[in-house]
Amino acid sequence: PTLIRLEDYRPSDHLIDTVELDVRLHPRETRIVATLALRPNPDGRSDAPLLLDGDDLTLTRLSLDGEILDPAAYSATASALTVHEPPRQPFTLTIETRVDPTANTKLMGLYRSSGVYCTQCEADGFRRITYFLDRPDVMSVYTTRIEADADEAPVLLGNGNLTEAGPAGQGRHYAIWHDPHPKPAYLFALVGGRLDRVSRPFTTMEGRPASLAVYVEPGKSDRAAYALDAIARSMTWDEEAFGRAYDLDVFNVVAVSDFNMGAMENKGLNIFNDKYVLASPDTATDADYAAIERIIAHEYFHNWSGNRVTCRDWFQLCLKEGLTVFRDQEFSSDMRSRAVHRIGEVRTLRARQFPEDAGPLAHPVRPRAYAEINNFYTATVYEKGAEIVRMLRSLIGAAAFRAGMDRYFADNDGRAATVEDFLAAFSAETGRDLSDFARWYERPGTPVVSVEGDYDAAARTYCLRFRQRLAGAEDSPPLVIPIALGLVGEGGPIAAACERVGEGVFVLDRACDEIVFSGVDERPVPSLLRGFSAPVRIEMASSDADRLRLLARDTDSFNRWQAAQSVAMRLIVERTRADAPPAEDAGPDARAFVEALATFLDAEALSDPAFAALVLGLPSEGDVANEIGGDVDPDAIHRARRTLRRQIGQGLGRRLDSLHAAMTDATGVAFSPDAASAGRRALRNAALDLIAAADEVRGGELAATQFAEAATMTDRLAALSTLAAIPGEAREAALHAFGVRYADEPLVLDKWFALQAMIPEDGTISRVAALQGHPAFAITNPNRVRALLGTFAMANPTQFARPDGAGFRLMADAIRTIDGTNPQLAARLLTAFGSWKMLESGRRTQATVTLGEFASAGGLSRDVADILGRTLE
Ligand code: DPP
Ligand code: ZN
Repeated sequence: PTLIRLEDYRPSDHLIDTVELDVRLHPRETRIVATLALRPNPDGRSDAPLLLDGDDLTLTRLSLDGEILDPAAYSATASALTVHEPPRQPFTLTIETRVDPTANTKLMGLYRSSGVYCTQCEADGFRRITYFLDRPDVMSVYTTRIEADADEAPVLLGNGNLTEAGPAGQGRHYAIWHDPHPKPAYLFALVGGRLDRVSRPFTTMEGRPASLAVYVEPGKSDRAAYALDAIARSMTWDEEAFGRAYDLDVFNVVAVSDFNMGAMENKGLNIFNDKYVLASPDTATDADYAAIERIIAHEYFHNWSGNRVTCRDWFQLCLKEGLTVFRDQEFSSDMRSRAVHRIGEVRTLRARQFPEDAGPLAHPVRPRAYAEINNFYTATVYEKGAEIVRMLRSLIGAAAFRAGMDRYFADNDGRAATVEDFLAAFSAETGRDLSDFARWYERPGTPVVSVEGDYDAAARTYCLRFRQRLAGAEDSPPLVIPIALGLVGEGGPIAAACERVGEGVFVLDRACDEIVFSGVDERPVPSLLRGFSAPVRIEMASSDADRLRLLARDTDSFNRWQAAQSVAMRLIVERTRADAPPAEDAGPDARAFVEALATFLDAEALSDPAFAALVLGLPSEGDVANEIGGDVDPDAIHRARRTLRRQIGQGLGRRLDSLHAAMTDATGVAFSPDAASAGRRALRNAALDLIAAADEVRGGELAATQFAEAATMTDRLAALSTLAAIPGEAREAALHAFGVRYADEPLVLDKWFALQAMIPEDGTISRVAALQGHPAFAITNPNRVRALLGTFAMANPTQFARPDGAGFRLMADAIRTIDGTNPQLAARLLTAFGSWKMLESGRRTQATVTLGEFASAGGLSRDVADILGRTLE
């Protein structure tokens, strides 16, 4: 494949100052006239031809400065338009193209979703609308005239502000939108369709009035209220936390049902996967509400981190994504419980980014080369990218961080920037050289920090020795790793002095280092990497008793949770290795663990239910596989984890019933999506799940009752999920009832598909195959595909990686079919094979055979070929 490399970057030879688009929407033949004000770029080559990108385009007319261009003066294909000798002064090119939005199943460019015209241009979809310099460092001012049948598309939306609208004759009408802020083509958007609207006014801190609106499918406007409110809260938060105000008269969000990503931050016109907009107590879980809040905020925050300051090239993707994820994490933490949110962030990072970084698809946060940029919207760019920003803040402190951000926005406003520009702002602010820190952007892989502790009772000192290593970078200079830490004694945190620890953070910037605390009167347990202060793995030999002391006594919530996780992880890994779980007897270590959990619950469950629910949650099967790292047998992990769950459920016994009942009473009847109410539901459902793990009959009955009486989707789905783990009539009846009840609710049906895809039983493979033939299944709808097939491949390790290879084959066949309509979606599904090298040899062989057959059949899209090639490397 042709690789595009960072080192080959050079500025565009031409620039486009303004773009005027005239779009006549038509289901099969949409006509686009683009008028581009071009000029040679002083930083480019002066004698270069004009080379415009295209993708699947039909050129119907071309003129230069108003004159039809001689066919000898240019060449046009579906994927490029070249003007051989363009003028050396500013000139105007007028390009007329035709596209078929109905046939566009790739969901890139202009397409239709349930009859609504919409666009997706990131990363390179604009070239599917017109020929263009489709690269983020070409920034232009856009004016868009949209015309459509007034009946088919009464709502017409574009970027920026509405300047004009009216009838256009013959039952058609038009609207003209003007966006005064120069932007790259990937931020272009338009929408036309029948949509309901909810709106509210907002006044920015600068006194600018802005109308906020959410557009949804007709009849669904009552489900848009939460998203609308989240927009206003995001705007206020960005003003307060970062001093960033909104900059247009309107901010529109449109929800569509067919969308490759979660959402898209087009200037003034965010287009969303409706999964991240629509919410009602009967259709959305607490997790859905939290995701809506987060993603609304994320896309809004891009207005500054991404739009006002954009990326020079796609290698800089983390510049906007990592930074914006960091911003949305901070927002959610302020809206909800910071401690609980941080644990969720780290769980996501470990579940998605750590395995990516450990497998064949590993890449630096700033990649150096790509064949298909759409395959780099990854957990590494987003989540690890956010962790880098977080580390930067802990290194320089919150005040300097905020000042550096202000400087970054001021210095780069209206520009296409790089990671270097970002770091330069903080260097300028602090006078600090950040070139060592910048290595985080270049090195793939998860660093390991191994730690040894040494207590000298006579000297009253405690010494910590650190060593960092990163596979594949043994000969490279070390990383700069901020390690937040403290010491914990029998009665709680110990105040001990160590000059190398400022503000509770030790910065490990050498391969090995050691620090000494003085005035330590008892043997302490170190609490390391508090708040998960760096995206690393910590290795330290420590006893369960020490870890459980942290659960009981540490002040850092993250490490309290981590302590319980570490003990559970050790127990599961040990049982997996032995693969002979003690059937009845919990064994001494599990008993100590269960006792510690019981003590914790008795003291704290009622005061912080959300946190308690997290402490009760065991590491996932995927987490355990990553921890084991090689020769993984998913069945053995599943058995070991199930056994431990049963032991915990039995050990906690009646306590769980009391919690389940207490949380039911405390939640009350009226639904509220706030974090505290959600926390009570989370704890109740964690209790339910453990009750069922201990005793299927009793748990099954309790779940059936909860299923029948549930007042919220959270409770109904949790009950169904507990039931789904218990084979039998009750399960099938509940699944059937749920499917019937929500037959007309696509987003709820997605949950129904997903739940069934997750059942860890042999029969699931035929269940999933049958569901592919269900009338509600559609390979053209990404949400549906991800719900059934994505969940099967990513969240059902025992069945996807079946020893007979049937899970792999099912996925390979499905991906091949989907590749024919939507390559981006297919490529994303294929990443499920990214962990195949970690499996034991029998399953590894099955994976190789399946992937080999897949490759040899040929005819693959570039997206899929890229993932496949790297997976097999
Ligand atoms: N829409 C995607 C996001 O916001 C890509 N920009 O992350
Ligand atoms: Zn983003």
